[in-house]
Order: sequence, then C-alpha cells, then structure tokens
Amino acid sequence: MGGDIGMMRSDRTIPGKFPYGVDPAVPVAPGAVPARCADPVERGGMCPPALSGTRDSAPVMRAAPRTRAPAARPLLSQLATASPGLALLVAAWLATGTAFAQGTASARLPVERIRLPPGFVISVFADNLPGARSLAVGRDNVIFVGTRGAGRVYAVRHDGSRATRVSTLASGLNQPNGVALRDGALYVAEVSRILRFDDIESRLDGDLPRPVVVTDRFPRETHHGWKFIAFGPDRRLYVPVGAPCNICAPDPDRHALISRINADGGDYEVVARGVRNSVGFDWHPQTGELWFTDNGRDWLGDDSPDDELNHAPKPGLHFGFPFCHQGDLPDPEFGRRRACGEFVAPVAKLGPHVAALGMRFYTGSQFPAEYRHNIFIAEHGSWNRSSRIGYRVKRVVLEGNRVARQEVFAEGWLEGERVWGRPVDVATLPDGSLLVSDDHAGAIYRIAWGGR
Ligand SMILES: [Ca+2]
Repeated sequence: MGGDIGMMRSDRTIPGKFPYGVDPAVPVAPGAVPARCADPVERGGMCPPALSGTRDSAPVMRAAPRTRAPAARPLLSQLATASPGLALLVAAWLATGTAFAQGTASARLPVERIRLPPGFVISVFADNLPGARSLAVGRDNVIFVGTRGAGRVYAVRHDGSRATRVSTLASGLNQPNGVALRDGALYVAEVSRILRFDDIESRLDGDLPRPVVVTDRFPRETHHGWKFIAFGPDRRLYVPVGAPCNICAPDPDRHALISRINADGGDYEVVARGVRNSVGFDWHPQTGELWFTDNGRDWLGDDSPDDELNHAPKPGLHFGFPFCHQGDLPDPEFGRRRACGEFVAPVAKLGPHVAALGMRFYTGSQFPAEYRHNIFIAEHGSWNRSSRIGYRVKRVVLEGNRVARQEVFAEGWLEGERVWGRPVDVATLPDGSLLVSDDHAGAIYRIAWGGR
C-alpha cells in the first residue's frame, strides 16, 4: 500500500557535524523528558532507576538496584572545599562506579556468572559501548552498533574474538536504534528518519562519509518510536512503526505495523499490521519468510499478556493489536470490536513482560548441528512486573513452521531482583559464534561453542 512515507529524499546532505554531532532535522520536543526515559517500556540502561509508570496509571514498582554514585555525591561538595585534590579522586572513583552500572570495564562484568548449556563459553567481546543495542555484522571484522538514548552509532573493529578498536560514527541522533548494511552502506534508523552512510566499511580509517537522508517521513512520536531495521531477501528495508501508546487504536497505515521501503526510501508498503512494537525480526534461511517478535501491552497484570513470536509468510496479515493479545486474549477495552479469530495468532508465547527484542535465525556452523536454523531471542527483561522476568537469551527450536520448543539459552544477568545486564540483540559472526548486545552494561558478549 502506498503512502506519503515513500517520497524519495535521497542525497540530501544533513546539516550538522559528523562524526561528532548533528543537528537533527527532527528535534526532540523542548523540555521533554529524554525520550529513552519518557517511555518506560523497554527502557534503556541509562534511565533513572525508579520504575513507577510515567504514562499509565501505574502501580509503584520495585526500584532497580542503585549505583553507589547518587548516595555519595553530596559529600563531594564538602570534600571539594576541604580538599580539592581528594575531591577529584573521589569524583574519579564515582565515575568508575557509575561506569560499572552502565558499563565500561570488562574486568567488572561478571560473565562467569552467566549460565549456558554445557560446552558453551561466554566472554566480553566489547565494552565501553554505552547503550549498545542493535547489531549489524559487516565485512572485514567490523560490527556496527545502534543505541537509543545515547544517540550514537558505533563501529567496533575486532579480531574475531574481541574488540580491538571502537569508534563513534555519529552522535546526537534521535534514538538511532536500528542499523543495517547493504552494498557497503550503513543505514541507521532514527525515530522518523532513515540515514545512509555510503561506503562506510571502506572509509572507517579515513574521512567518514556524511550521511544522507533516505527518508524523513516516518511518524515522529517517540513512544515506541525507536526502530529495529533490516534488509529482507527482497533487498528492501523493513521498518517497524510501533504503537504510539501502551494501548490505543492508531491509524493502521501509520502505526502498529511493519513496513518496507526501497533502499532509496521509495515505495512505502505495510507488510504486517496489528503489531504493537516489534524490535526484532529475521527471515527464515530456507523459506525466506519473515518472523518477528512483538512486545505485549502493559497493565493487564503480572502474568499477561505474553510477548509473541510471529510468522508472516505473506504480506497483509494482521496480528491482533490492539484488539487481541497473544492470539487468545481479547483486550478489555478494544476486544469487543473484533474477535481474536480474525487475526493471526503468534507461533509462540514468549512469557509476560519479558521484552522479547532482537531475534535471529542461527545460520552458523560452529554450534552443534541441532542449533542450525534455531531462533535466538534477546529478552531485555521486565520493567513493571512485581517480580522481574527475562534478562536472558532464549532458544526456539522449529519443526518446519511450527515451534517445537523454547528454552533458556543464556541467563544470569538477573540475580534475584538485581540486574546487571539487559540483552537487546543477537547476531552471528562469520565463525558461527553468537554476539549478544547489552544496553545496560554497555557491552557486547560473545558466546562460542567450546565442545565438551
Ligand atoms: Ca499479536
């Protein structure tokens, strides 16, 4: 279906400075709470820890673990008066403490506490990546990494087992969550724009390319406005647009959908409707069909509805939002208008509030044969459940287009109610090892098969 998003905006150079700043064409509303924190759903690692709702009539939730920095800070001004040198030292220590919460020092990320199936090993692949979210694996040992509130896009060069150099390609962007590669160019999704950095992989060591705006016609709402993007087997760019709310009935051609556009921004088309907020999708390596995760609505209790794994074998399907959740749960408000039977049910219920985000088919050959073409799903973890859930990587085993089973593959970022990491995306390296990004610790992990 056509739409005004399809208007071509190629080759317009963005004003602003790259790689160290840009004047976004779409400014954030003045005085607004930083977008990453205004929307409590799937919040990034750098929001305030208090978990009371900001948008919904929310019960007060358990606070996230505090860093030691806030409590100690008032001492600093006293110290600065008494002993400026000591105050500097303490300030440095506090900075380190904050960094632990948001991630810089790999020595302090306790990856040895992550539990994996026997034979697998996990290590810190990269750190010092505040807000690390979506991953795009480039050629020549480069990984591109999007963020949300950090506003940055990183390039991580590596030696196959860990990062050797990290650079910031762009900063000051509006929730640049999505990254995708095609024909040597990097595409970056902000809230309403898609940017393109030409020849990025061959220009990392020289003059970085200035990005051009592929399109700036996506909706500007920041609620669920951050985007995962990926190129499909049809070489078109798939761009989701989340519902601008927890629960509402928005224009079905503008929100709560997955769209696709040509690489030049043209021919906007809605591929799937009734999708509340998908932050991860992939195509089956054999069928070429689209599979995607979708985040369930909030405030229907601790145990419902489930997040979803969906299968879209053809365009034009409707997956239920806002009328029906998890395939069989009518919405208390919108469920009277349409029946669950009118919509495509998920192929798997993934659990309530787990925040299922990045998902990829495993196409490597390093892991044991039974992992081939499984789906790995990154669970960012709950923000408003009285007992936390998620914060792990799940494995989904398929038999044809049916889900045979799902099981936890990697867990340990959640310890009791304490959280030290939040998986966002997964990606397979050419050697078949699996990367997992973490926007809370600001890190990327690598999971490899050690054989045992
Ligand atoms: Ca659904």
